[in-house]
Amino acid sequence: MEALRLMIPKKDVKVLYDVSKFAEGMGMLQACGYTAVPVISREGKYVGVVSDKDFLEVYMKPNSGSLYHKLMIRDILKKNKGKVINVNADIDEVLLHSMEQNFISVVDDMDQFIGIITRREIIGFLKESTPQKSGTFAITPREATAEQMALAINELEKKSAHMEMFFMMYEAGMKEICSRLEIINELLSFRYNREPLQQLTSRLKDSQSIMGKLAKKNLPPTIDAMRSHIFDIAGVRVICSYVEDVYAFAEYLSQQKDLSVLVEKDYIANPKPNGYRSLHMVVTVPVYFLEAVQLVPVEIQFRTELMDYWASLEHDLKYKPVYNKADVNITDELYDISEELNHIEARMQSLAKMLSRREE
Ligand code: 0O2
Repeated sequence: MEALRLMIPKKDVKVLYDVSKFAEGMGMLQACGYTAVPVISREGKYVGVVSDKDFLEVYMKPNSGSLYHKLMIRDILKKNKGKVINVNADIDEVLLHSMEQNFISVVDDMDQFIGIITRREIIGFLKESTPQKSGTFAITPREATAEQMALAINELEKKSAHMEMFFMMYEAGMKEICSRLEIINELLSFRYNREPLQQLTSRLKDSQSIMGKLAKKNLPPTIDAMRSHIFDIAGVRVICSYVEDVYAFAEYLSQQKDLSVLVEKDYIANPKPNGYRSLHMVVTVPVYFLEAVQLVPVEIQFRTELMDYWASLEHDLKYKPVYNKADVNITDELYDISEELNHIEARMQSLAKMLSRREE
C-alpha cells in the first residue's frame, strides 16, 4: 500500500475525459499550466496520458485546420498508455517508474483511476525514509536524521546509476553490430560494384515500452527480468536493395565466430498473416568493458526498401489516430499489397541479375 501513501487523490487531480473535445483539452492544459494530464473514461477507468506534445503533433500536420475540430482526446492518445501502477504496488516499483515520467497514474484492482503520484511526493518520501538491508525503503518518522536522509538518497542514486550502466551496455552492443554491418557493406559493395545497404538505423527501446512488454508477459519491472526476457532493448534495422542482399548480410554476420544467433524468424520465407515481411535475428555480441566482457543481445531486422515501405505505412494505419479503424478488416488488403510488392521486387532483382550478367 506504499503507493496509496504517496498518492494525490483523484479529486485533487486535473484530468481529461477520452470523449472531451480536442480544443477543450488544449484549453485545459493551457489553463492549468501542466504539460501532461491523465485521461479517463466516463466510467472512471484509466485510459492514458495526453501531453502538450500530442496537441502540437496534430497542429503540425499539414491541413490540420480542418482536422482538429473533429477530434476528441481519445483520437490523439498514444498507443503507449503512460505509466500506471496498481494501488498495491511497492515502493521499488514506484521508484522505477518515476525515473521517466513526471507523474504516475494509480489505479485500483478494477482499473479505476484513483489518483497520481508525482516526483515531488517521491522525493518527499525519500527524505523521510531509510533504506533497509534489502535495498527497499521503509517509512520512518519525520524526524529522520541527516545520515538516514543521505543514505536514502544515495540508494536512489545507486539505482539510477545501475540503470544507466544497464542501458550503456545495450548501446555499446548496438554500436558494435552497426560497425560490423558497415564493414560487411563495404566488402559487399566492393564485390558487387554497387551499394547493397540502403539504410542502417538503430534505437534503444525506451523504458516505458520495456515496462509495457514486461507487464504483458506478467513479469516484474526489474532489471533482472529485462535482462532475461526482453531481447529487443537494442535494435538495429538493416534496409537493403534486394532480398538477396538481406540474406547475404544475415549470413555474413551470423558466420562471425564470436556472435551467437539466439533467435531467427524468417518472415520473408513465411510472411505474417497481414503480409509483414522481414528477417529477424537476435544475436549476442561480446562487448569489452574496462574490466569485463559482456555478451549483449541485439535484435536485428533485415528487410528491403519495399518491405520497409510496407511496414512503416502499415504501422501508421494501425496506430495513427487520423485513420478511422472502425469495423474495417484491412488484413487481406495489406496481405495482397505485400504480395504485389514482393512480385515487383522479384522482377527488379531478375532485371538486375540479367544486366549484371551482360556486363560480365
Ligand atoms: P518496436 O517498437 O518496433 O520495437 P517479441 O519481441 O519476441 O516479444 P514478437 O511479436 O514475437 O515479440 O516479435 P517479432 O515477431 O520478432 O516482432 C518484433 C518486431 O518486429 C516488432 O517490434 C516490430 O518492430 C516488427 N513487427 C513485427 N510484426 C509487425 C507487423 O505486423 N507490422 C509492423 N509494421 N512491424 C512488425 P515491437 O516490439 O512491436 O515494437
